[in-house]
Amino acid sequence: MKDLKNIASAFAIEGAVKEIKPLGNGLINDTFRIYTDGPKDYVLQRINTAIFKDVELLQHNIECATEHIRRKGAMTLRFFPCKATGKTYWTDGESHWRVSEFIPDAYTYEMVNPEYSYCAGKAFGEFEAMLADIPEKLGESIPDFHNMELRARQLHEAVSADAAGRMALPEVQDILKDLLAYEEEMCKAERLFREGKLPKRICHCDTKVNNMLFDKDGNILCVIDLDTLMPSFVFSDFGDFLRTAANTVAEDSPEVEKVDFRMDIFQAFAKGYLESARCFLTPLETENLPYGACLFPYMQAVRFFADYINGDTYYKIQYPEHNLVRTRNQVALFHAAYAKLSQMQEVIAGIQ
Ligand code: GN1
Ligand code: MG
Repeated sequence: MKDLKNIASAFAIEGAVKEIKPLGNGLINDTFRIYTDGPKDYVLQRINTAIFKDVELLQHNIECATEHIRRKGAMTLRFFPCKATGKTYWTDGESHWRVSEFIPDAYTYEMVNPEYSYCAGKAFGEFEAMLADIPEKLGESIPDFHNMELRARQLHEAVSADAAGRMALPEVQDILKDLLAYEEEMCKAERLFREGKLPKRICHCDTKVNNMLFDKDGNILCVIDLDTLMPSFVFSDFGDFLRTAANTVAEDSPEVEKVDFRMDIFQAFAKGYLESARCFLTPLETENLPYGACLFPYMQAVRFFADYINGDTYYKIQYPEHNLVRTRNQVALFHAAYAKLSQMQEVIAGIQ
């Protein structure tokens, strides 16, 4: 591992660095906490540039959004400039690094109860509402990140290339068949967008439950992991939270038979979200929120599955079958949610 203390010293931070330790469970970047002898600690991250290819655009998005949110008086992440360049990232010639403030007395969860989900719903609605009038133009830090048509195409390409020789497995064939049966239906948002019926708004696009900080009473302090903040459909934020929070088990649990989609979490989250987002949502967006709740387990299944077929080149894995286990889990969650589609529609209609 690189000399992390040396890297931290490239940034304009207060206090002497005492120690640097790994932080969190992200699947993409490497994250560390910088302990200092000063009043503040910091978060150091190595940006995964195989995935975020345009760091300048990435940090531009994040700086504009955090400044905009701060101007509105809400809490958000703060990034520190590199001493030499004044930019909020630094490269040692090999990796790109950035430093943000560590927010103390904050808690992250992998699972939440309905009460916390209600708060999260309100917070994400407010987050989108706050960014609705951002004056700067934000780009796509990962082009077409939540474009289901592209994700489906990537799966087809992975299947044709069969780079890791995994298509010979009967189970892989079965999963593929199952996923393909829903492909057209799940690409609905892209079609509605082309027909001019569905808008794109600035969304967070990675609203999984461990990407938000709660205080000790369950209120949301702030939303973190802003890398994928970009124009998208509101289903991105609605669906990805439920994908992680409404699942009865973790997204990589091998106990597929225990996977279910929790309607109590759906109801609480939808209530909170509609309270703060109703003012800007169109009727078509609202009506399709249950579709969004199905789309995200589906899209995540397609993404984990394509990565498994490609030989695990995207997501960090802890053991060889990790992406296949994740896929089985997300396929089960998709089916559980899909079976509750009409129930979800009733809940949404009841909230209005
Ligand atoms: C990644 O970085 P992390 O772990 O918060 C991924 C999300 C996936 C998620 C699955 C940039 O999020 O899109 O939903 O893993 N982020 C990127 O757990 O691909
Ligand atoms: Mg994260």
